[in-house]
Formats: sequence, C-alpha cells, structure tokens
Amino acid sequence: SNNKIQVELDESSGVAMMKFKSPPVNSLSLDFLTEFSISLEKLENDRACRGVIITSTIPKIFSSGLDIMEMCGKNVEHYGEFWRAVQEMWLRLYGSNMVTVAAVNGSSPAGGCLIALSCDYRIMAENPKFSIGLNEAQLGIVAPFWFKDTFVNVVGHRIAERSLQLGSLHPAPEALKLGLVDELVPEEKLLEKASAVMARWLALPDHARQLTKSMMRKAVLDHLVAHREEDIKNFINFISKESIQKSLRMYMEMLKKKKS
Ligand code: CO8
Repeated sequence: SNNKIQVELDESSGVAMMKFKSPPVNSLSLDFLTEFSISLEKLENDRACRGVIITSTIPKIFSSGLDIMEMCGKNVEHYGEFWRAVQEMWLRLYGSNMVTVAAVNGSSPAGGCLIALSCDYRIMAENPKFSIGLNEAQLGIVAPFWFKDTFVNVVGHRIAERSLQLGSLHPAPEALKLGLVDELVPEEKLLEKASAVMARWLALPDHARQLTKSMMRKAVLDHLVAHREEDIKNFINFISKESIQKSLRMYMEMLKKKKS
C-alpha cells in the first residue's frame, strides 16, 4: 500500500512537501518505514528536488515513533526485517543530500523524535501540550547507539545523557531551551516558516552545503553502516527477551487504559 505518506514536489522551488498520514498516530510500521525510504530515494534521485519539508496531516501528532506492535509477539525474522527498515530510513534521512526541514506539528516521541533530529532544521508548533524526546527508557527499552549519536549531535553530550536516562518527553518550550528544536512558531504559521527557512538554506550552492553536511554527519553514518548486521542481531536478542516483551505489553496496556 502506497498511501501512508503524501508527497508533493513543487518543481518551481525544488521543494517537496512530505506529509505523514497514517492514522491514528503515524506510528512507524514496517509498511510506513518502507514507503518513507522509497519516497526519500525517489526524491534524492530527482534532480528537480533540492529540499524536503516533513510534517503530519494528523492533528496533534507528528509521529508516535516505532510501531510497538511490530516489536511485540513476532518472530525473529520479522524483528530482523523491521529493524533493517528502521536503519534504512535513518541512513537515507540523516545521510540525505537534500535540505531537510522538520515542521513538527504535534507530539513526537522516540522514533518520531529521531526523524526530526535527523533533519537539518526543526521548527515546532508552540503548543506546550506537544512534546518531543527519546523516551525509550520509559518503555524499559534502550535507544540504539545511532539514535543516541544523532541526539548528541543536536543537543550535546550532557543534555543528551540526562534526557536519555530519564526518557524525557520535553514540552515544546523546553525543547526549544534545550536546542532540541530550533524555533517555535504558532501552529498556523508552521509551514510558511518552514518554507522561508528552506529558501534560506537553498540559497547556498548545493555542492558546498552537501559536502559540509556530509563532513558533519559522516562518522556517525559510517559507524552504523560498519556495524549494521551486529546492530540487527543486538536488536533481535534484546527485543526477544521475555522481560522486554513484558515491559512492552505493559506499556501498551498503560496507553490503552489512559484513554478510558
Ligand atoms: N505503536 C503502536 N501503537 C501505538 C503507538 C505506537 N508507538 N502509539 C500509540 N499507539 C496506539 C494506541 O495504543 C492507541 O490504540 P487503540 O486505539 O487501539 O487503543 C492508538 O494508537 C491511539 O493512541 P492514543 O489513544 O494514546 O492517542 P493520543 O492522541 O492520546 O496520544 C501519543 C498520542 C502521544 C502519540 C500516545 O499514543 C503515545 O504516547 N504513544 C506512545 C509513543 C511511544 O512511546 N513511542 C515509542 C515507540 S519506541 C521507538 O520509537 C523507538 C524504539 C527503539 C528500539 C529500542 C531497541 C530495543
């Protein structure tokens, strides 16, 4: 199915708008991740496209992160395939030659936060009800080293260490203070602002900006590429543990209870 992400390229500006539209919460399922990677690859190879703005069509939610159901009660082959798809998405997005701007128009936990962190610039709707962060520790799971590296590269070691250990979800104003997002704007101005930021980044010659971006990110990308199979094995071993499965089941139950 090719319908979880809406992509529109404006040929005159060279900017693509990528909108997540996978109800109820844009969770990153295997299908979602596959479609995301394919969409990014198409844009990357399209000479007419120089930049991508990533946002959500779902009110109040940017992305709820990895689809927890993909990590619960499945077999080893499935976990391996799923994790490879998570890696692929990140390698494409973090390593993209295009200018990438996240227009974070809702909550953005864990994998949702990783997507935002992997962009060149983050703008968030100034609503304290929206929060963002790598909250893995709260689920009893551990963010992989490349989530951590991406986080450190944005906010620095100390803030990343504290935030990761506590599994903090930071309300938008706090996220701004920590440098986790670059600016806050009223929600109705979000896309307008993202386009203005994009225009500024696209005013530079592509080759100089791309080489600079690659210089900043290469070590972290190369680290995963060099340890990709090992990282998949680690994920499978970790997620297959009965204690971890139990934590995830309890977390899903907590999510459902919170509703009623
Ligand atoms: N995966 C699967 N289902 C989800 C997820 C998710 N990540 N998030 C929400 N859902 C489901 C809910 O269970 C609920 O289902 P149902 O309707 O059947 O009860 C439905 O989506 C709607 O959710 P809510 O009612 O909670 O919707 P709200 O609008 O009230 O809240 C939130 C939206 C804020 C997104 C909230 O759902 C939430 O906090 N979700 C959990 C987000 C989260 O903690 N994600 C972490 C995922 S882990 C990850 O991304 C990285 C893992 C790294 C791997 C580590 C190596 C081992």
